[in-house]
Amino acid sequence: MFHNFYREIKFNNYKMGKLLNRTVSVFLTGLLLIGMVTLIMNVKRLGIGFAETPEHDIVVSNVVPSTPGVNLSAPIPKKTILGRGYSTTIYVAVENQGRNTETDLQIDIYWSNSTHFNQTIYSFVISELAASTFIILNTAWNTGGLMYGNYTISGYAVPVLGEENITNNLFIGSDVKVGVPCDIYWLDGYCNMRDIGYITSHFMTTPTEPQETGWDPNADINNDGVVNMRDIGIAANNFYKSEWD
Ligand SMILES: [Ca+2]
Ligand SMILES: [Ca+2]
Repeated sequence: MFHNFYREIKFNNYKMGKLLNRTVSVFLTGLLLIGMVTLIMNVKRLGIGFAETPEHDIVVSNVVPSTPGVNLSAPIPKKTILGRGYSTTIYVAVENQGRNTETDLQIDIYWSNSTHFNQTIYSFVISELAASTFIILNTAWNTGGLMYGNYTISGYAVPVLGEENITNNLFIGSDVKVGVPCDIYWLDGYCNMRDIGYITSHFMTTPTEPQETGWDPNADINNDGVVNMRDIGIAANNFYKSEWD
């Protein structure tokens, strides 16, 4: 009798516990849901995260000086040193993050240095760019006639009619140094054996051979997409020349 009674209490307690647990968990889930709904409403009201796509928004998302033949679906290897008188291929990525197809977009590529600001290298006109798409354009920049020194390359999309966010229309790319063609390894302003040795160690490499990561755009002095005898020849012709000659 006592034994059964004890068992019954235990059973009831067990049932009560389960019920209580369920009630507590339903209550907590409810609180959580209410909390989430409130959070979403607040986020929506503030326009954070769930912000609606703007009607018009052009974005310049990258500007990279490199060489011809690079893989555009992977990070583009940067050319950081340019031999004066030779070129670099500048890639610029432009995105349409708005809801509308844009037409006749103007994209300007500039160089700047300590004395000159936003000198136009090239102006592209994109005839049409659909909503939520991007395009990668390229142009060559010849450094003939420039002073030795550091330059910054940037890309600017001229705002389209009705575009509100124009802070993302300008992309300031990394710096490049214009130097003696050959001075790419030991950046001391001179062309010496260390530089020529470095170029030689990249002999017959291209952006895709032997592997993308082994490509150094700086070693491709004449910017034709291969490091070969022509580059070594240019370096040899500049042997012992310096920026102060
Ligand atoms: Ca924009
Ligand atoms: Ca070359």
